[in-house]
Amino acid sequence: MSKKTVYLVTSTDTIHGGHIDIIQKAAELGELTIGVLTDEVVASYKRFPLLCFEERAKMFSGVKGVARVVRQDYLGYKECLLEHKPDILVHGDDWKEGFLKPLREEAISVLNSYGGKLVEFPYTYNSQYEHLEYMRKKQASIPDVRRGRLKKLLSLKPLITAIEAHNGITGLIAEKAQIFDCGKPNQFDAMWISSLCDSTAKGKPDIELVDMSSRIRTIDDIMEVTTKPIIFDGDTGGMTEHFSYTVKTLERLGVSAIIIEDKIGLKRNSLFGNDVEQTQIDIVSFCEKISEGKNSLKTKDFMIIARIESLILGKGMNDALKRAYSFVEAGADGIMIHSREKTPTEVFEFSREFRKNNKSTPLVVVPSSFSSVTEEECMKQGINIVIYANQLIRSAFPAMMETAQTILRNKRALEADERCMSINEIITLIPEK
Ligand code: SPV
Ligand code: MG
Repeated sequence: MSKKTVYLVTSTDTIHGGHIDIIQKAAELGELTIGVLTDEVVASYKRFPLLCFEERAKMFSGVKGVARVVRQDYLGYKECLLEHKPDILVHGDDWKEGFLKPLREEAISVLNSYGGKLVEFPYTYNSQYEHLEYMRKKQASIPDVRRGRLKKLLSLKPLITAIEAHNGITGLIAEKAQIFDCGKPNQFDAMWISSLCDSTAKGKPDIELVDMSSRIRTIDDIMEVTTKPIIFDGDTGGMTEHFSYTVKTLERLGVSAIIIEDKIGLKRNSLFGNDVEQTQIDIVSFCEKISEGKNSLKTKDFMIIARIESLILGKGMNDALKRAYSFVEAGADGIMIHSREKTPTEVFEFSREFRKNNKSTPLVVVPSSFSSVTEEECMKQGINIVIYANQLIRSAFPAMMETAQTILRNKRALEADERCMSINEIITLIPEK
């Protein structure tokens, strides 16, 4: 009788005794194939793997009992079961509840369709393994580990998303917010430290008034509680001589990218457009700033992204494209094209035209005014980063104002309670350790 075929999926980047036990038990059931999840899939629902896919695949192929290792570039089980048709799928029994439950149900239905069987091993808690994972998570926040992750993500995914964070709590939201759609997780890939939100949170206008020391304090607060890569809104980047120091500092801190806009003089928020006086800097001077910044860097990880304000200031598509090509030539690692139109038409036109001569430089958009655009549409247009630049603070402010007014109206807090999370929730929201 020929040996049964067995399939097991893994995402781990550390092999410990627990894994060896499962592998041995699985191998006793038949010829064992291990599906190693790709970096992109692991990053989509867990922390970013510290070892790349190739390393993790090699690690498992050397383990006794493993007949072969295959690449798995999706989280579900349907595709791999249909492709490999194993007699037995092996899994821990901890997926009976929680976000993996729909995937379990799907796997059982596919197994039933061709006569396969599910074997579940009981999950056992082990404090040493938990501690190992805790340490791994902490490592992900180390500057040298965090910094390069934006570039890495860009190489793995056609489109990445970032949401604004302006303090520890919004950093935690950007880090942890997650939804599951039929068992498939979705979360933000990165954080945007917006000048608008950082200034607003400090009760200041968005005119480059909040100085770098204060903005670095914000970065530090966010970094302390998160692991995701950071894209920093560098406004105009300041004087070229100062910009070199700014990028060196940000690089050292573990920030992944700075975006600087091609404006000069008193910076006003772009969403004012021509309603206020704003001046675009000439191409040559901005190229100099980009090259000086690039020359100051010590790693290949840090990205300098040039932001083009031509569409905001009514200078036209040709001006925007001319600038984009010049800025890339000067060393920009990405281009952000900004618009305050209600639809993405001009941003998409820019992307189409730009992509005719440049297929690879990452393109960034900030859909604040054209918020109906979907990530899918952006991706189809060749855009690589979508930044949700201000939605957290814009939703928090009206909620807080309404609460304050409710208390004023009632001269007590009872009526505001229903708008608030419970006292117990707030005191336990941030764990002490
Ligand atoms: C920010 O978030 O500070 C930005 C994007 O620069 S915008 O407000 O649209 O100019
Ligand atoms: Mg800004």
